[in-house]
Amino acid sequence: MKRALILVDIQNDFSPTGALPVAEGNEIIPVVNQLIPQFEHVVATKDWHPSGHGSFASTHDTDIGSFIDLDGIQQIMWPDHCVQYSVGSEFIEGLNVDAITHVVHKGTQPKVDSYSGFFDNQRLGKTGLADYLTSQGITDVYITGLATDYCVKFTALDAVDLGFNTWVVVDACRGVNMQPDDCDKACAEMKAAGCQLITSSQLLN
Ligand code: VGL
Ligand code: ZN
Repeated sequence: MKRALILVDIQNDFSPTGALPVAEGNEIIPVVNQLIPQFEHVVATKDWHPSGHGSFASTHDTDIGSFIDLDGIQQIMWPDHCVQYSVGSEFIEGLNVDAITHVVHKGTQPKVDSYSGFFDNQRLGKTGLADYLTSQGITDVYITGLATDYCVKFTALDAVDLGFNTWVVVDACRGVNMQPDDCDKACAEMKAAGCQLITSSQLLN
């Protein structure tokens, strides 16, 4: 058994003042920083879109929150966010970035979104996260980050699907809640898929 802590998209644009704000998104920082010393492997994902990405409402001159068909799959329209090398794409201030042992970028293809840290939404391209974890002999993943109802959820579902023992540290995650119960639904889905939902206190001695 070898464990890794996964930090999903802890980036400025998902902080409460960011382009795609997650309420209380910054409140996970002290929780994640407390968890980090418990782990030898700390892997971060970054949402890393080219400008004019297909998930941006501005690209299609349409409304945020509306849906379009993007290369054959339904895609919700987001504000421009996490554009490569922008301030919004940087890790949220205060996160212990020195402890991060590996970073994976996702959402780099203009015509497909990538909520999961493992695959794009079409499941055509791999980010390299699974290969990295496997190469390190990691069997168990502990997932934290933003947002519970999008990237955390899809990362956790893929992790289970790929055969990793998967824990979601719920107090180290926050969600968008486009609909008020999206985070509750996401937690139920992750649990039903075989993820174990825990709180950070269960990992701290
Ligand atoms: C995310 C929406 C769009 C996330 C990324 O990190 O959860 N959500 N892009
Ligand atoms: Zn995105």
